[in-house]
Amino acid sequence: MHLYDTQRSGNAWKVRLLAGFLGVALERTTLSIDKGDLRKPSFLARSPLAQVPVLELDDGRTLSESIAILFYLAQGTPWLPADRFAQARVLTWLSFEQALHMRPLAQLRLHLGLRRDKNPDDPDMTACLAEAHEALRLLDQRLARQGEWAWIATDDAPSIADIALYPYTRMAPLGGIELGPYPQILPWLRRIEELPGYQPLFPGHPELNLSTVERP
Ligand SMILES: N[C@@H](CCC(=O)N[C@@H](CS)C(=O)NCC(=O)O)C(=O)O
Repeated sequence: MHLYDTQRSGNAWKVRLLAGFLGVALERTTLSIDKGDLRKPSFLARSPLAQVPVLELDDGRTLSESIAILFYLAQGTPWLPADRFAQARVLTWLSFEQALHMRPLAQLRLHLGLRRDKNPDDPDMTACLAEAHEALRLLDQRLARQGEWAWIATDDAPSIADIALYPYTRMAPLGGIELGPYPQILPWLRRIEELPGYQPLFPGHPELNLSTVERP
């Protein structure tokens, strides 16, 4: 299988995390948004929305949308519980991630941390900040139900909901958000990072998870 991504894409990071935990080898083509790679016809044929991640199967079929790719790869593994109710719970949190969590955190990181093309006082950014804090508050509250060993959607093992919510929570400080006031979140991030097969954003360099520069 082949993953199309960009170096710093949090959405593609989700896919690399799951592949690492599953021990599944993915070939990787890393594109550059700045160089216009996502607008080239060869990529648009794979992803009409001009977005990564895209997973290409060995038979040439493609899947876009990070949570659809997680769902596909996790079938039949402990990362997606077999129980019907537990599975629906996982979907609840995947939906939360897409609807309420990823966008404000990604926008803050993009404009205040990576491109630095907006001011924190910009009305866009203050709105994202409020939405991001609300999403983190809900996440923290959810984790608090089980204390020290809590996972997001399931009771006794992590699921793809934890993976989906990890990258943009982990990178929140790049958008000016301190995670300290959310007591459940930092230990939960650490629990994910301690799982065998964990992949940092830049392979082999966990210290660069909060880096703002692309590596050559
Ligand atoms: N809902 C999509 C969002 C994908 C997305 O926003 N991808 C970003 C990178 S993280 C992208 O490709 N952006 C293209 C651009 O900014 O031109 C998912 O979860 O996969």
